[in-house]
Parts: sequence; C-alpha cells; structure tokens
Amino acid sequence: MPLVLSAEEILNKAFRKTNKVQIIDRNALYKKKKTIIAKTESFSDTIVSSLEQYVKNFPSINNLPPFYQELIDIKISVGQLKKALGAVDWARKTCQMIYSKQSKSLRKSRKIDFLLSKQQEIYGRISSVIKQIDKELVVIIDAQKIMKKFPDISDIPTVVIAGYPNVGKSSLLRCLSSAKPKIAQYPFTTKEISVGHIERKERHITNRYQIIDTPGLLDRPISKKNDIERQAVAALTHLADIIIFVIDPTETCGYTLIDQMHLLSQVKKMFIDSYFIIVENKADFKKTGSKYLKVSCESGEGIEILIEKIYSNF
Ligand SMILES: Nc1nc2c(ncn2[C@@H]2O[C@H](COP(=O)(O)OP(=O)(O)O)[C@@H](O)[C@H]2O)c(=O)[nH]1
Ligand SMILES: [Mg+2]
Repeated sequence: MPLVLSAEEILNKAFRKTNKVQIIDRNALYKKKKTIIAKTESFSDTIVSSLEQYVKNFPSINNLPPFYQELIDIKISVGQLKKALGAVDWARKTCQMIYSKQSKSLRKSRKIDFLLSKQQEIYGRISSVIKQIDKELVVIIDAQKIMKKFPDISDIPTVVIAGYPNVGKSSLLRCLSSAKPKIAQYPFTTKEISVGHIERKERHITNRYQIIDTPGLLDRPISKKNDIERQAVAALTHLADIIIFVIDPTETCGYTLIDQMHLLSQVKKMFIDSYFIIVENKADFKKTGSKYLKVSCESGEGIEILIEKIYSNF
C-alpha cells in the first residue's frame, strides 16, 4: 500500500519539489520562462501522480475476504472508504485538467509577469482542490492503519471456540493446535484473537485448518456486549465454519450450567450458518449424563474424537 499523505503534506511535498527545479539557458528571459513552466509542471505532476498511486494501489475492497470488509466497516464503513477513494480520483482528474488547460497559455506567453500570475493561479486552484479532499485523505489514512493491524487470518476452513470464561477454551485451543497459537490484537478493540492450526495429512495432501479463540467476545451474553463487540462478533460469523461451544459442567468456571446453556442458545442464533460441536470439558473431573461429547484438556480424553468430528464436518 502506498504511504498516503494528508492534504497539507501533499502540498508541502509538491512545493518542496518545485524548489529543486533548475533550468539552464543562456538567454535570461527563456531561462525564467522555462523555470516557471517547469516548476508549475512539477507541482502538478507530483500531485497528480501521488493521487493516482493512492487510488490505484489501494487494495480492492470488494476482493477482500468478508471478514476483513466487516472489520473495516466497524471503524469507518466500507461505503465511506469507497467514497473517499472516489473523491481522491476526482481530485486527480481535476488537478490534471487545471494544469493542462493553462499550460498552453504558459507556453505561448513571453511576459514574465503574466507567467508568474498564471503560475500562482494554478498553484492556488490545485491547492484548493487538494484542501477540499483533506477529510477523504484522512479516511484513507485511517483505513490503512486499520488494515495494517488486521489479525493474520487465512482463508482456510475455520473453527471458532466459544463459551464462558474459564471453561477451558484456551486450554482446548492449545490441545488441538499443532503449534503454539499466535495471538494478535483486533484492530478496533483491545480484544485479542488467538489463532492455532491443525494439520491433517491424508496420503500426500496436507489440509490446514485454523482454530480461533476470541477472549472477551464469545464468552459473554449479548446484553453485556457494546456495539463494537457486537459488530466484531458479526465479523466472526464470516469466518466460522464450525463453532466449538465449550461447557464446563463442573461449574468451577464460576458460571452455572443454566447460564452456560443460555449463552449457547445466543451464540447459536448469531452463527446460524456454522456447524456446532458442543463439548463438555473437564471430563477428568466431572461427567454429566448429557448427550454432548465429553473431553478433557487435562487427560486428553475425547480430544481425538473431537478432532475426527472436526474433520468429518469440513
Ligand atoms: N480439571 C480440568 N481443568 C481444566 C481443563 N481444561 C481447563 N481447565 C482449567 O480451567 C481453567 C480455565 O482454563 P482456560 O483454558 O484458561 O479457560 P478459558 O478462559 O475458557 O480460556 C484453568 O485453570 C485450566 O487449567 C480440564 O479438562 N480439566
Ligand atoms: Mg482463555
């Protein structure tokens, strides 16, 4: 992505470049005239090509995975970003036109006063166009900041873990992942996201799946979530092919089974397109007579069966 500058920075950069323009000509009049033209051209070129880079090299929003689009939407709205890019493109065309319309009269004239006043006019008009898109440039700069901090999530089959705090979600993520889970911050909250991977080798093919734990997001009732957290959950719905909902029947997590079942029904409503695997954790400690798969991150009981269940649903 190009480094997008604010309106003031763009103008400063363009003016700085004009100071470096030097023309050599033995004829003093020609030297002055050519210098004025060259500076004006350099000013306009710097601006037009910067704006062109911004629009051309900005990642196509429509081609981003929906999860990332949703993340952009949370902070600045995709519509606003598209409008901002449109405004920058308009400014590029307008600046180009201002210069090309005036450059002929610059070339024709031999009056230095006239040339200088034309130059000032072009500087002024282009500057005012750039100042007009200052807000839009800031939108793009903000979008870039968000995009740089995107959590590193791939477009591969994904399992998301949900359940109350202390039921054993992080333990389960470690239990299921081959490597140490990576932890990244959500770009829009202080919330973290932990991503682990399972690899499944079948003859010569290795399939990779990612497992995501989202502390603070899928471990609380919807009524306790603020707007941003709700939107973050919405973003996650794009990722989750499978949801593992972890129940702690020992209630040592500090939440009753009734509360846990209530959270399950809420999460089910949010992730209507995902396949649910409900597990009862801490089976080494206590098992209920329920139909749910019993696992233990401590003893490893049930983990193989859980992995098979994950595979068979992809
Ligand atoms: N007895 C037992 N304790 C467990 C098991 N899994 C997790 N725990 C414990 O439960 C507590 C919370 O686990 P953690 O993975 O941090 O839960 P999270 O908040 O849902 O991520 C920790 O003290 C774990 O050691 C298990 O299978 N059996
Ligand atoms: Mg945890």
